[in-house]
Amino acid sequence: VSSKPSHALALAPVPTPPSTVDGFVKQFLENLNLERGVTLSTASPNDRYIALATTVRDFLVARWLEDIRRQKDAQAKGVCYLSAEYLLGRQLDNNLLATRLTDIATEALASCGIDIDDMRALEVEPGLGNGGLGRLAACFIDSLATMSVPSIGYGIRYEYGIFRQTFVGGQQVEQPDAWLTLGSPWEFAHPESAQTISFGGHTETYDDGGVTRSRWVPGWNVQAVPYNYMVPGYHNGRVNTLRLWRAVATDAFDLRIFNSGDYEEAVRAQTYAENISKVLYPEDSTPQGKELRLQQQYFFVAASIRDFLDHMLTPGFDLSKLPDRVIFQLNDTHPVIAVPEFMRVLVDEEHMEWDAAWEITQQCFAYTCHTLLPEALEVWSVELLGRLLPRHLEIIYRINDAFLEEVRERFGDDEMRIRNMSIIAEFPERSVRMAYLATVAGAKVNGVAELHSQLLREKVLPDFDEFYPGKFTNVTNGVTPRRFLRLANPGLAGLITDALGAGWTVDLERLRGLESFAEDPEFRARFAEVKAANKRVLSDVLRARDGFEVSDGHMLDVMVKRLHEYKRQMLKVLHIVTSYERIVSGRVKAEDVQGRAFIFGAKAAPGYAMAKRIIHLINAVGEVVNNDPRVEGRLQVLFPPNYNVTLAERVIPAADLSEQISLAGKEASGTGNMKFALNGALTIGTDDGANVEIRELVGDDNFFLFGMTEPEVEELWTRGYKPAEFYQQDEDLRRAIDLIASGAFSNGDRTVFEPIVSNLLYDDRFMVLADYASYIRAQDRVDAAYADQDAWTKAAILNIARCGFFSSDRSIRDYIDRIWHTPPML
Ligand code: B1H
Repeated sequence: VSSKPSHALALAPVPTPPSTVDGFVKQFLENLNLERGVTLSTASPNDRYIALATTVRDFLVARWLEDIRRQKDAQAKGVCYLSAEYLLGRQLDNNLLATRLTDIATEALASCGIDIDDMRALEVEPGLGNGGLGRLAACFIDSLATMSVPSIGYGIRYEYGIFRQTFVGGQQVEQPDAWLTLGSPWEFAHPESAQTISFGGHTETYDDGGVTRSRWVPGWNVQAVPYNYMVPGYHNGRVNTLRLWRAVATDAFDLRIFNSGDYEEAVRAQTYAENISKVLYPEDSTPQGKELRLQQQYFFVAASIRDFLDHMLTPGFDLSKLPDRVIFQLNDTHPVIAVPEFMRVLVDEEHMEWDAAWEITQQCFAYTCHTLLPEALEVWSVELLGRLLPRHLEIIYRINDAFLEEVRERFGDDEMRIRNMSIIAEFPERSVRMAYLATVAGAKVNGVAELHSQLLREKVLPDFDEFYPGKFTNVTNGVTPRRFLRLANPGLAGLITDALGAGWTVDLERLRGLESFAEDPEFRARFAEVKAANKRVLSDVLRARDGFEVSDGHMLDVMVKRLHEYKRQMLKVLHIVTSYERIVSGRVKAEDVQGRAFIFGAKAAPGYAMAKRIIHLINAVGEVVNNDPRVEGRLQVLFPPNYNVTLAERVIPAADLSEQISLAGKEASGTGNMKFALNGALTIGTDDGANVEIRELVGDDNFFLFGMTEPEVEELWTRGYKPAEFYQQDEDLRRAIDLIASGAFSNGDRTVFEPIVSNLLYDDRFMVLADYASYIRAQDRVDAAYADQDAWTKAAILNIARCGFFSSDRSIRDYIDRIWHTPPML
């Protein structure tokens, strides 16, 4: 079949609208007419926003089409990033920045009587992720585009992203995030390119010219419809693709039922199929073993693999050459079902020999682990997997048999070791350990910070580390300097550019040049002014959004992240209650207390009762502390609901103090910690995750370290941890806990927070009480340091200067060098 276009126009390059104010105005007005069917005077705010977004999009399309063609023609090795989450944040500003259109668009809209800030405010962020893992994926696709790496991101187009959090009586109430209701101008839907994805049924053997083969006879299927998003590189004219899949019922699916005359059942069946991409699971760091979740996972990876094979390869491509063309990066275990799916395609559909297919598979996948919590390692029951994906279960068994055979060859019949390494666990029920499957299949396995990668090898997968020398590696996480410095902190970005030139945006190590400016009083004064201005901006945002009043001159002490016991928001609460109790017990005079605004942002998984109770407690403590006249306004607790990327972009640039206080050995990396340091906040933190690397880089003098180290944590566990002993021995701690237990924050009702109190005293899995004293001492050091504003400013500048390492561009470079080996496009 000839693929020659029949029309000359198809060959002509897509025009890029002229990058002038007039050109922009013209295109904008045309989009109002042609896309929205309105005129400037009849347009609603949403019409204007959509027309504006479409205009920016128009500038990207030509480059995008060009890059798609180039990537295909180059036949170069590319990255398929497989992730169940992309926490993108708002798109408009990022895309304006990438295309250098910010000033032009601002002026163009002004000439139409529109304030572009009003347009920015209208965008609903796509919250297609939970927290750090999803935001990391978003930073990575930004860096991949900026560094011209041939790549594509694959994921799920959830109709409802992470829930919208509200507080009722201080307690979290979840609301659906209907982010698509007003339309999504950044996506291109392609229903005509839908793929069929199958589930259920059974397997059967058949005779294939004398060879007995197995094949899958599925029971039902759904359509996977691709939605394409453009991912522009920064100032490099490149545009990559993010392809998110939406589940749609197949005709065949409901026709059968329609024909049986049961209309209602047919509609029900349709709903069932479309449920697959309906909602993001709101669990962070602890997976839910739900059937629908496995459906989501298989749905998106099966569609993505098919898509890659169909579109990225030329017809007749020699599949044994696949490792030269692609690496599938598995973002945690969520996409790991891709491994048996890839095998199924090669063996069952392409009729490749098992061994040859396995050889290829082992070179085409790499696995990133994001956790250390044993309960977070994803496991699927054999019963469920066999019911939903019977052929995949067979394949997993065969992979496991061959693998365990190899283990036996190496280590003999060490049954203990075999049981420990088996991809199939037998207890408490027979199940598939997805992390093990990924480790066996992956060419490389990486952790997300030095300490995490080390613990991963030593504690979580030691047998595998021994068995596969060289397979384990580290890639420390990073964050995109475009969104989290350039866009979120224009004042600081301007200051840096004045000092160092503009190159830092794509070469963040250049921030080192700021070290000498830390000594310059004039520069420090300008930096302090930027920080103060950012605080005013945040203050305005919180007033408008939540009716909060942030006091002038207060230190902004910020803890924003998902609510999880291991992250220890409770430790922060105990510090606040202690500061409060010292004042009301008369032990400290309010006037002697450094004013602080404690800012929290945290969503709890809806089913995580303890986390929700802690949210309630934070709000309850805030209610009392903020309204007690004895405090004289020195302490303020502010907990804006619905912390998301958009709010992060306001909070982080304003922060003075960054709280990174997880129990050592529990936070794989953290990425908020990097964003704060790069925006000139000082960190109070434990020796955990990427904090370790931040402290090594910024130096002990510019970081408030406290708490046990990971080996000390281990040691205390082994010795036998009794939290009540810490309670008995520390007067401040006793007073703080007693105050909570007394009902002081619950109108005298002692039952409300009793579960928190007894958990702390008699369980305290994350050793809050053991680290309390050390934390309070560190906070006293913080107060002392903050009293010398000039020294504090100097330390803040040094934090920025020394954290260039934490650019996601550097992470991507490490992935390329250590794992992917993909040359950049020219
Ligand atoms: C991280 C998750 C996670 N680790 C399961 N694990 C999920 C696990 O929906 N689920 O079932 C969702 C998310 N997320 C985070 O990844 C780590 O806790 C952070 O320390 C790390 O910085 C981040 C990015 O690597």
